[in-house]
Amino acid sequence: MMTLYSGTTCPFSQRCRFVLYEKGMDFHIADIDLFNKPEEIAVMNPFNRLPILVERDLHLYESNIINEYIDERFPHPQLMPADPVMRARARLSLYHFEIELFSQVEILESGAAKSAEKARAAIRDFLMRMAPIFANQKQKYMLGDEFSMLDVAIAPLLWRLDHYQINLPRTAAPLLKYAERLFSRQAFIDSMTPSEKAMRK
Ligand SMILES: N[C@@H](CCC(=O)N[C@@H](CS)C(=O)NCC(=O)O)C(=O)O
Repeated sequence: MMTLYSGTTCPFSQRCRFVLYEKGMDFHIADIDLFNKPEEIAVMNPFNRLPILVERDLHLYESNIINEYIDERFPHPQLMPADPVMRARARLSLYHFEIELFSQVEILESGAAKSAEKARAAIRDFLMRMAPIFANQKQKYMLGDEFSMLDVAIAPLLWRLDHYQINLPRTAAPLLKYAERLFSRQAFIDSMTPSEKAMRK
């Protein structure tokens, strides 16, 4: 059975929990307090970060790498596009998320007060550039009708907007409606720890 070592408030860990619940297979989640990390985390991941997925002698880290592995190992429902061109585009979008958006999330998660306001502004700008995609009523998910890994990757951030004190203007309404669509998925609800549930009223 797979074990996911998961930070109880970690958005990157929540991505992996979300995928595990979408797949509906057997797994174990080891809840780790980020402020009291056991020494074994540094042994399993040289970057000493969560999440980590362990399956027999495989130790994987980096949430997107873990999620692609789970997706290939348990292909139903498939979360990366089947078509190679679409899959390559999805990977490129995931890369942009990491460089432009989640690098800022890491700053907020690190508690570095000095750079927090700049990080919030960068996240706000990125999301506002993305918002018009959802102005089209037919756009249910990031790639259209199908829920995909891109939705998984961004959902934990959208859940944490209030928690991170990021306020979006009214024109972000279609994006927030899309966010509600993600939050109502059973796998998303199941993926949350009690601390994450408490992040949003
Ligand atoms: N790029 C990594 C980011 C992982 C990350 O930053 N995890 C944080 C928790 S959210 C962590 O373990 N930080 C080390 C610490 O808090 O000691 C991923 O996608 O998995």
